[in-house]
Amino acid sequence: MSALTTNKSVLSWIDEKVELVKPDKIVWIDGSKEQIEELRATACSTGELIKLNQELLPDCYLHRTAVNDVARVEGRTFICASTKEEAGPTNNWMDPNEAYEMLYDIARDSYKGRTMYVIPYSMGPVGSPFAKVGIELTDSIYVVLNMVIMTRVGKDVLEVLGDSNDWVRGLHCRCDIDEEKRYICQFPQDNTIISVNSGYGGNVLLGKKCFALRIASYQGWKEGWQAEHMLILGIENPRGEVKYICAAFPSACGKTNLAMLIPPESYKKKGYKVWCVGDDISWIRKGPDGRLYAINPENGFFGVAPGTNEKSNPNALASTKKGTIFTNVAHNLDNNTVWWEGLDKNPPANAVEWKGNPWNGQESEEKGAHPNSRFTAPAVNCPCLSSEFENPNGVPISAIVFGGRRAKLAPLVYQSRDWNHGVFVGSIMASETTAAAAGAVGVVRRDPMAMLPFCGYNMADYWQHWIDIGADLDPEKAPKIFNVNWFRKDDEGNFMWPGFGDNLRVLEWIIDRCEGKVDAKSTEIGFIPYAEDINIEGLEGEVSLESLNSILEVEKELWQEDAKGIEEFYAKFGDKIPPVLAAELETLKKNVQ
Ligand code: GTP
Ligand code: SPV
Ligand code: MN
Repeated sequence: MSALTTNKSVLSWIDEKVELVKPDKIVWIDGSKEQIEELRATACSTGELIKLNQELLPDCYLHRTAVNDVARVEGRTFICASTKEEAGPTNNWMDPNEAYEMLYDIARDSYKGRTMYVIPYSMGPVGSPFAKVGIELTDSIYVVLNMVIMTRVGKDVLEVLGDSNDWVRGLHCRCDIDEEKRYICQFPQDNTIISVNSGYGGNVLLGKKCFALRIASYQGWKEGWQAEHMLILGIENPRGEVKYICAAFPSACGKTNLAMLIPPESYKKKGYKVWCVGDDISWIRKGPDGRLYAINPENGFFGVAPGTNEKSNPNALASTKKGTIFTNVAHNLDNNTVWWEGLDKNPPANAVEWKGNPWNGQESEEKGAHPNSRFTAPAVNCPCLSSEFENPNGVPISAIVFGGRRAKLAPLVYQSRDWNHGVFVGSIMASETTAAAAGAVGVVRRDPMAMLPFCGYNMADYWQHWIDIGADLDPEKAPKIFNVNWFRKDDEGNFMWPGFGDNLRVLEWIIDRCEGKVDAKSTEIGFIPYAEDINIEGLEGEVSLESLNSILEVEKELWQEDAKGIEEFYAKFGDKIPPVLAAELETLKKNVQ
């Protein structure tokens, strides 16, 4: 098949990689329906995909990864900047020359007997001033079909690229899915990503975390913009005005849920609506009017399946009803559909679990779906997709919200005193780990701006970049910065806030604060709502003014303890800590004394 471009930098890079991995055949992905159908058929013939019930789930497929390959591997993810200091204390670092040599040894000849797929893709609407081009080489049809959903793929991307050398190189080699030789390496200074020995989403869909966060965060630092692990949603009030919020929560901490939330009954009646622009990644830059604008660089949702149901997230569920790839969920053999924990109370008896073994969901103690099983669904399927989704200039941001999973300490919501204090609030985020990454679950760790696994350079430089972005904004136009916690628990371990759709009650307060419509209590840690200002109409029996007050409380002893943790965390960065943040920490310590 002939190349789809004459771009010399593209062709010579591909030639080099062909020489290295030695494919039997090269296929350029043009994004056409016919080609996608052909690839689906090939993948079904080899068992890589299972075609699901086409009446109930048209164009939907099931895939199982290797049992040892079900989540991102943070311990095997490297930032290969020229010096260790550039990667910083929170990233794994490898010398780029050593990394290339090691990776090339692993990749050498690994496509023998296989096909090389060349995927030209755009992160962001094709041709948008925010958008950036990538090319991923892969030997996995699963990767091709996921990239076709998650990004904009095809010839028009190469047309926009023209002769430019400004594109991100991505090489993915499945090899033998050997855990011991699995590496996810980013070379920010070379616009290059190499991923070997994995077939799991976050490790191999190179447009997503590797490019749109790790490489793009570095590009944003150099070019004056930001790549963030943030959802984008629009809240439409009864007068038809829409305000946009970006929110950063760590992996599997509720971005997809918040981005697509269904307003509580009383809000619906009044005419409130919520529109989803993105559920995972935001690219943010200043617009001509001096405000910050955000786009979602992706074109689909790679969402957590378990817990997604008609009640928790009907919009996400609806998004999975056509053109979706399910990964590591249970296969219901009676009707050739899929099931996962938390879909409904009726697990299939005649099924296959995520590892591929027969499974009786009515009797088995084992899980049917892996806790990090996912759906890859086209954004266009989403019933509440924003009309601004394709807007090449993005949407203006009124508020930035940070949040994590914390059983104690962090109140339901608080507002920072100003931009720099807001950067501090983001920098001290901590959250319980989840199944989205390999390793222990439920351990509290610092995860600044939800970017711990995704920042492509020294986190201290990243914080300074945040401070510089704010300094360049007119404070009147800068988004206000907040922190939320939907996960506070009582002494019996029950969640104290109903969450999900009811989170709109907190977002309403946030928007009111942005518009100067509501007062707040100035506390040691920032502005906290007066309980009466959070609308709890319709939550009788679930939330009272009293319980609300208790999740809005600032518990000084816990904060004193936390300040010590922050100090230890900051110490890792030595004298690279921005003075602004060091001063904010001193203020916090003094305030909670
Ligand atoms: P990534 O795709 O991994 O970046 O994650 P995400 O932030 O999009 O995660 P997602 O929205 O899929 O979060 C899923 C998990 O969060 C599930 O365990 C949900 O039950 C839980 N969750 C989401 N929203 C809420 C909430 O408001 N309250 C509570 N208690 N749990 C929530
Ligand atoms: C996350 O872990 O934050 C995800 C899923 O969004 S993955 O693409 O696997 O990183
Ligand atoms: Mn994510």
